[in-house]
Amino acid sequence: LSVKHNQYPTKWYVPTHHLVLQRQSWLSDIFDEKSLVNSFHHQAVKRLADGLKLDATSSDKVVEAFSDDSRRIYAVQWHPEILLMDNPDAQELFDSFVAKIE
Ligand SMILES: [Mn+2]
Repeated sequence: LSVKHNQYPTKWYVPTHHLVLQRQSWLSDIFDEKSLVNSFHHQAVKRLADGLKLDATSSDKVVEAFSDDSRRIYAVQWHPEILLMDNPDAQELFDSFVAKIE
């Protein structure tokens, strides 16, 4: 089943697709199978570079999050900065990110 990754005309602050967590990661304490994120990207990661680990996809297998603890790289494909007003997950994500990199 395909997922709409460009959610236009839905407002950007409305989460529209689920995350599928792929391993125990910095996202595991924040998100679960019920979690929704917003999505407006027309490109995505095809193949992760060496050392990067897959943390989450959407249900259609598009890469939505990856990380490398050894280099302190933490990346997500959605836009938590736009979800902050309504979605406590988004603030938790930023708090976790800051804790990881400081
Ligand atoms: Mn997406």
